[in-house]
Amino acid sequence: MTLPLHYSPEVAKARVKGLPIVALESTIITHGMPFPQNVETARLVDAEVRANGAVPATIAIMDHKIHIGLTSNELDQLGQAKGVAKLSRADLAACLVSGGTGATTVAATMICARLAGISVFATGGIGGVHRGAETSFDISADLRELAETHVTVVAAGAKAILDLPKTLEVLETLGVPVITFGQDDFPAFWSRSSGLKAPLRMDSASAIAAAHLMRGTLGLPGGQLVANPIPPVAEIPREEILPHIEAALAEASAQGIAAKSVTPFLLQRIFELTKGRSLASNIALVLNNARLAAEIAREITGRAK
Ligand code: PSU
Ligand code: MN
Repeated sequence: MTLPLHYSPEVAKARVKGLPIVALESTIITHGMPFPQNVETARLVDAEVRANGAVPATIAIMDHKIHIGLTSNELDQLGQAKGVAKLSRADLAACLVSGGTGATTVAATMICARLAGISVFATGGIGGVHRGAETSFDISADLRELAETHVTVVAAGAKAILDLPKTLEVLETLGVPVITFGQDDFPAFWSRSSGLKAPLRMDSASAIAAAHLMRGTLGLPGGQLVANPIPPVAEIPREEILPHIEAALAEASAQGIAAKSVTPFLLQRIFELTKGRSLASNIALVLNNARLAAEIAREITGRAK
């Protein structure tokens, strides 16, 4: 059976020419940001990838196909669609068979990027070990995917809605390289520092690209998590964001929010509680990650030749 892949015209052309490509997820569009900022941000991210010498490929499931790259119309439709499924590793095949529309999480985007031969993926934040996981067992499938699928993921660390020490522990157990870019501290999404030291640090896109290729040479499965701190001007200090996180977590627990709904619920509540301020930071950090991912993709393409 042939793979159910569908390339946008821009990505198809990039593949023929051997240009560097950066994968982008779609759950951030459908479940991570409100309309119309979600679509506006997606366009800015695409432009940032192009401005830095690579081709953007947003991944989503539509009409029985894995779409690698969305046209402007498809992006508009996805950004406004209601009831789009949030797809992780477990949901991907069922959605393709049913023909429904699905947005890919970090885990599902990694799987699809790999199938399309794309090595680098930029997003905002990854899923991780939720607070209270010792009773809920809520650990994102993103972590296992990083252990399994050979794609380098550029994120601004993980949000403090998660248990960050446990998230780093699980990544270590799974053998995932966690690389901070340009500093020692693991960043916490809206804040440049989590107060936790990351296991690895690199200061250039070329070092990250070389490590990605070496992992492949060694035959080690799995990717790399590159944690890129938010630009200083866009940062929200920890003490400012933490009370809102606590409030959102308390509401989630009072309302019995569980499983897939937890992350979207918390993101939406924090957006409301910060009166949209979290969104401005979110946009700045995604753009910053798109830029670094484009550089890494260029380095990988250059070295692989
Ligand atoms: N964290 C964010 N923003 C996001 C997500 C996580 O800061 O948009 C999304 C990503 O798509 C991520 C998913 O892969 O949520 C994780 O969901 P879960 O915790 O249910 O695995
Ligand atoms: Mn979960």
